[in-house]
Amino acid sequence: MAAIRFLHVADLHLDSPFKGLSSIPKNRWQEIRESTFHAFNNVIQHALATKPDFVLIAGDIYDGENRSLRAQHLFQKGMEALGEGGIPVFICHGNHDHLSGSWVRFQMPENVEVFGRDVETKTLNVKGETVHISSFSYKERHIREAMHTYFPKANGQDFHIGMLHGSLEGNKEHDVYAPFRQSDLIGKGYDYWALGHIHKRQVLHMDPAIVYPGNIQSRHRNERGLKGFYEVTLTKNNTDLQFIPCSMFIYDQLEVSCKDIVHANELISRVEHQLKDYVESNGNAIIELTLTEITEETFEMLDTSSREEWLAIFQESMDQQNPFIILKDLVIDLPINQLNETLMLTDIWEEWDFTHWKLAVKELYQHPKGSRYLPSIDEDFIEEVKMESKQLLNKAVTRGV
Ligand SMILES: [Mn+2]
Repeated sequence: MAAIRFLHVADLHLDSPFKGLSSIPKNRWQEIRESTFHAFNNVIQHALATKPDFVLIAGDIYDGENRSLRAQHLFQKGMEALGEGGIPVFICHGNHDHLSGSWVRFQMPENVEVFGRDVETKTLNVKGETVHISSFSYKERHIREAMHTYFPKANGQDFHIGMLHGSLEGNKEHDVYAPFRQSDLIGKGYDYWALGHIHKRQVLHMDPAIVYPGNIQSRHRNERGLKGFYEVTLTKNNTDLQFIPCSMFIYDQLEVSCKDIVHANELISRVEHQLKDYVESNGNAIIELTLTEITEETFEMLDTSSREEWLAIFQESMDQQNPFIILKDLVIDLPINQLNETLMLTDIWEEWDFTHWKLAVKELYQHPKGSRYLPSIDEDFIEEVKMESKQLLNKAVTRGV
């Protein structure tokens, strides 16, 4: 039996607005703003170069339900390029680009099959093998129904692939859409489950493989590390997954030890060296910098200027670099002897879920006038609050406030 080879891509979020990045230097902003398109183009180029049998895109192609005109146009161009390369594409839409949004309609080229609002199965022939792909598109933003129940069972021969934009039942970190349990999917007897929705790459199960490839471009600090898609080679008794990174830049954290640092110039050159090493092995990055192993003396030195001033100095040395590094935040650990006190405080919220956070900011959010100006309480918001609280705590503890 021949092997089939395909790309499993999800969560392109084309034209994502990168809201949290307003402080990015102007000369880089355009590149950042374009990064989802850049990453998408990398997917297309990889497909054209490696000629897979087909490509699966498991939802959230567009970031907004009112798909931007430009995103649609560029996506269309990408699909046409794959068409010219003779590569079929199978698409479903997710909660972000559900079918009830309003958008200008583009006619997809013939190589592209888009799943409709009900679960359906499309069949194609690959090197003499029959491949059945089952999926559906979100008819509206919130699909709470267990859609897997509508997926047909495998027929025991042929290849069967399920493409599902949704999340594990009981997932606490994300809105749960089209919920499933692993056993539900395994029970269908499919060869591969191409999932979308969760932006963190993860292989939930092998044999059969149940896979989230993650999104193709990180968009904020909660989407750290390499982003990309999977190239999958499937036979009836083996699944080979190869991760292909494709993002324009990554988010990451970098720790620089202040051990033995006495003067500012030593610190600046140590940070500079580490940033350069980082960028050489990882490419473009937005970095959250943490200074660790700080003595009382170093802390005092750091405290004479604001975090912003230090960041600006560290950033200066990287300004003309390509690949680039953008320093987004600076966290200064407490002097070693005081670390324990805040650890106890910050430990508490590591246990918190969304409900705890909502309760903690309840009064603010119930304010009749003020509430409309507040951001929604999501992972981004929580990370922001944690970071700022940590810095305030550090200051308070050091100064004995
Ligand atoms: Mn998504």
